[in-house]
Amino acid sequence: MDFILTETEFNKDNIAWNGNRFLIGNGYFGIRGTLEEYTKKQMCAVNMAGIYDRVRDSWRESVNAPNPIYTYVKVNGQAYTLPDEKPKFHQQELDFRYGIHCRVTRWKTEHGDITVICERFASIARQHNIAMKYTFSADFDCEAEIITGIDGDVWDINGPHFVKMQMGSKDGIDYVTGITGEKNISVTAKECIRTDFQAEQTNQNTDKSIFRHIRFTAKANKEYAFEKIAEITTSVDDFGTNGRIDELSYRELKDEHKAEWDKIWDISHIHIDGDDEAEYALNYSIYHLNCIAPRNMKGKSIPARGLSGQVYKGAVFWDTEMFMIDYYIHTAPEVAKTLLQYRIDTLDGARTKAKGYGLDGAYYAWESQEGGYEGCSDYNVTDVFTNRPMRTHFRDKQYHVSAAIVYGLMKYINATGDYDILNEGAMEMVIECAKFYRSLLLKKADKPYYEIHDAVGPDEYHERVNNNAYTNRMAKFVFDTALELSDKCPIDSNLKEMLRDSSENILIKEPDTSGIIEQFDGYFKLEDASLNTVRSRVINPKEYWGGAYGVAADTQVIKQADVVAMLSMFKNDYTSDIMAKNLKYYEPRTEHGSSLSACMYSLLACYTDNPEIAYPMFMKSAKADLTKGGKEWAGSIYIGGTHPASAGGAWIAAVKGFAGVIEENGQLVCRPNLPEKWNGMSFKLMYKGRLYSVEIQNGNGTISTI
Ligand code: IFM
Repeated sequence: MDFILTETEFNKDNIAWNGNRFLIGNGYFGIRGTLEEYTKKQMCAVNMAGIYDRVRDSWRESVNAPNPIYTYVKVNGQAYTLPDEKPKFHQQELDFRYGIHCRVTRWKTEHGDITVICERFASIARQHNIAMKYTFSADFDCEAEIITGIDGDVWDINGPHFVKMQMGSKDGIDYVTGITGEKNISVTAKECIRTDFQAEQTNQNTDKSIFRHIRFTAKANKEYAFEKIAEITTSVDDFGTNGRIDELSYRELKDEHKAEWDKIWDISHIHIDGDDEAEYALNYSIYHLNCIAPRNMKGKSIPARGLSGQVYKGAVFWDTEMFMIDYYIHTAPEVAKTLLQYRIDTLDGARTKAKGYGLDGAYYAWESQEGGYEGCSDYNVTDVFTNRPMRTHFRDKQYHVSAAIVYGLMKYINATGDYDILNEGAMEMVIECAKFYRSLLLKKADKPYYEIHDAVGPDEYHERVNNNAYTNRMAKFVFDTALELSDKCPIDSNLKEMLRDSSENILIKEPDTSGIIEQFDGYFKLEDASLNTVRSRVINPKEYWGGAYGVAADTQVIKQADVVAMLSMFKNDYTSDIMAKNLKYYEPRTEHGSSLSACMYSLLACYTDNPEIAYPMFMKSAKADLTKGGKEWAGSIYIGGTHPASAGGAWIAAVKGFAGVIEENGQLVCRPNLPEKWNGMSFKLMYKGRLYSVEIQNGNGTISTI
């Protein structure tokens, strides 16, 4: 199957969406799928992993590097650029097997047609490098000028982040360095070019950028090509550069880049027999997970919008440990470990946050930046009606974030057998998280159990609720995990007793007489309005449904999987009947307003032998970045970008749900439950240091070592 994503005409309404779906990246940076002539107006970005900056009191966010691929052409003095000049033909393409972006654009001029072809990739073999090949031709003789360079006037949501910019040229290599205001971090883009034709070249500097002007007389129907090798570095890099850019060639870089992707796909590719659309979407999701994997990096994690820009402040959410880490655990465990290392390294930040709220232990940042800095604001949504910041409780009440990290750690340990991580800081992290949940427990005078009050569960539309079923169950999981691990890493006996008491006495919500688990105290008393009714009450398409007065807040309509997430995570605690009943109850009440939602419903539907119900939700997750019109606004705040949690969730639904590959008694078993139209599946995965091949045919699954 071809892994090619193509758009065959130019539509300026797709610029932002294309920036996401045509993204290329290598974990060190992501390059939005914008065209070479685009500037900040078209949300062009080379988004850096793990580098943040704050301008005055605006939101702290990740930093975009000076853009070294900036290029456009002039013919007989006139510039031909999109979106300004309507093209005669335009095609944008992403070969997502190899992370190669290509565009072909033809414009009609008064003398004839001109064509620009540009191919580029973010080297996954040398993560500091970008390579690009640009070809110009005209079907008439003309005076051509190619303007190419480093555009330092970058797109920022809460910038500008570079308070100082330096630029220059040395030995044919141009550079632009931006220095961030808050931490004085330098981000440098360099580039050099190699033309295959004679031309006159001059350089032009502006206050932020440096450009080359390449002028030549173009003969009709002759191709004029140049290759550009670029490099991005920062003053806080985890790894060095590999070779001088003027000694690297496009061909050589492309060959080694493709070889590296071949290695990735050799383990990662999932074949679905009988459903090309699903296979395409799932592998496209896997492509994105690889573009953002922090390979060769120390203690870095993945932002909720990947490396597609500064949305959500470039911050790391629970998304990573709950939805993304599974893919890495089973295909690149060293990447999974890096993600966990990030949480271990940011434990102090989590301790500081807990202390700030008068709590013990580690309360991880809801929107975590470097060092565990909490990027989330108390006013994280802007009210579209008043244009005022709206008090939200993501930051202070989404207690479940710390438990997600422990859950992610245990998925890693169970699948890799790497208990060494416990002595490398993970045990301390678990204990600190357990202490945090212990400090949240409350006991009423007349009740024998502990409660957690004033929380926000995964369903963010209902804030400050008591005994959110998911949060309480996750807290219990953390207590149990700390106790279980204490066999390997002994802990103080008083602490052990305290954890046992917490685990045994925390209120865990049971199904009611009809088998339904109430999402939180009082949820069943809320108005049972249908999703359509709630939707009909919306006045402004961008308004926020949660918060104090949101349209969903006093109804049973929820944003995303909450009880359903809990059931799919603790499926062994419940009968299939209970899981099915809850799925049926909550699904029509769920907006799926978060891209994290559908995959959890899909998984639970698989666990309850309902692959046909699971299928559309799996497809929704796998196609999150392929489908136009995803949620782009929370109040008046832009939240568009790629959706790696959805991509990871699609992988989980495919492998753990449809293929039914789960761990039982320390072994992998495969109990497939494929949708009708799937004849079979085949893929590989890593488990406890070994590579396995999974083959499913005629409803039977086999797992064999390779
Ligand atoms: O972490 C999620 C949250 O659960 C819902 N809003 C978006 C966040 C980032 O993806």
